[in-house]
Amino acid sequence: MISPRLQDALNKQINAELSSSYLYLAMAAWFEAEDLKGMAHWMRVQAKEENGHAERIFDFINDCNGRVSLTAIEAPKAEWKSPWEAFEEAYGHEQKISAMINELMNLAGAEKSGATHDFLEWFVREQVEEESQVQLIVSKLKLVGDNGVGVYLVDQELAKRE
Ligand code: OFO
Repeated sequence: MISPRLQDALNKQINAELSSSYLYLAMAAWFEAEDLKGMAHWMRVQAKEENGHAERIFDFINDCNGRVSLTAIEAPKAEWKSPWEAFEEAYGHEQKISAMINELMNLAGAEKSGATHDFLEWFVREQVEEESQVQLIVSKLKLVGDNGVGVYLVDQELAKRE
């Protein structure tokens, strides 16, 4: 059983996770168009992960006998000036998602829902990992700048993501 306020906030988080997935899929499409296949692959994997995050919340709401409600997802942008700009945006986006998860944690505490608090702990850990991974890619891209060989090497590295 979850309170209506928590249910509403969790449904908003489903939308945020699906919006993240859509954003990363848009980035994958742009990387494909730029022939940066490794980066496109990395973003496709990320988009799938975000979809999985939405489904985790979907399942949790149902497990609590709540009601899932899906809302519209805004169209993401389609162009970036450089791989660095795209990953920098992804990093900023993940920071916003982390802040949303923290807000949800606070709400779970305020609504005295130990189950939701416990459920969200996985997301807190996941966000630490995601922010750290994306930040490392941003640093590498910043380091290589406009150097084509450098961008090529980062692209090769990102192709290895499982
Ligand atoms: Fe990358 O954000 Fe989900 O949780």
